[in-house]
Order: sequence, then structure tokens, then C-alpha cells
Amino acid sequence: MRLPWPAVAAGVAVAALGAAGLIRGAVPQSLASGSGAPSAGPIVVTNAYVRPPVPPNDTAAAYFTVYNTTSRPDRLLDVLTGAGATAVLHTTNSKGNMIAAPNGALIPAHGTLVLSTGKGHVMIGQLFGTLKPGQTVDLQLDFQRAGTVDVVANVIAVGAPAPGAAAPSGAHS
Ligand SMILES: [Cu+2]
Repeated sequence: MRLPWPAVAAGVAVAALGAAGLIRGAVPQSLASGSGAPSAGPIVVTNAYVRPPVPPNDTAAAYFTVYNTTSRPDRLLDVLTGAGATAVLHTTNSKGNMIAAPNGALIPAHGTLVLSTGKGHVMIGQLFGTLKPGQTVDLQLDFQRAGTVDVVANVIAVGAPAPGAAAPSGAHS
């Protein structure tokens, strides 16, 4: 363990963050501006949020965007969450049906995987407690190449618009 840096080193830390910001500059602005804290490294996850269950449904759904900054494809293999006992990745197949993705989801080189309404989600079951807007949910994403990436997702209200999505013009609900 290193000793805590003296205060004078704070500038160095800021400079290092600035460099990471430059690297992240390769991410399209629309992705980089998500509400979730972007993670550094080969995989950048943005715009992570969770919708609570709509009764009588008892599963929550997690959504996020994964950006693969590398020149090799990667695969999201598994998701764990602190919000419930089960987390299953569901994606849309070529016929438009929502299916469990036992082999994970591909993220092309320099490409994105968008889990959003109609495209896919992580279905969280056997919830440990009630999810309320304003809370956060920890997600652990396991990638074939990049390994584990930790993400914090904001819980939003059931009817709230998806964060990061352009609101329909004139709609304020
Ligand atoms: Cu599902």
C-alpha cells in the first residue's frame, strides 16, 4: 500500500484523470454523457439505470450501454447484482423476440451493446428489497476479455423516461 499522497500531488491526480478523459474522448459524446459513472479501461459502461417491477410482475430490469474501446470483440457473459438473487441477460434476436442470452452478448470491436427498452435488459429476480427511485443498484458485469466491470445504476421511476434518451418533443411527463 502506498502512503496517502501529500496535498501537493493532487495536481498529478487531476492530470491523470485528465489523461483518462482524453482516452475516453474516443467515446461518442452521446454515450459519454450518460448518468452512470463511466468506468475506465477497455470497456466503458454508461447510462446504467434500473426500473422497479410493475406489479404483478416481480422482476426489475437493468439497462445500460457498453462501449468496447478495443480493436477486438468482447462478450458480456454474466451479470451479478446486489439487488436480487438472479440476474439474467435478455437480448432481442433477429426475429425481434426477447430471449435469454446463454452465450452472452457480443460487443463488436469499437462497437456498442445497447440494452434499452425493446432491445434488451438484465432481468433481476428475487429482489432483496423494494427498489425506490433515487436508490442505486450495484451491477457486476463479467466480460470474456475485459474481465469484471463494476457499474452503479440509478433506480428510476416506473414511468420515467429512460435517462440519456432524447425525450419526445413536447413531452414533459
Ligand atoms: Cu427479460
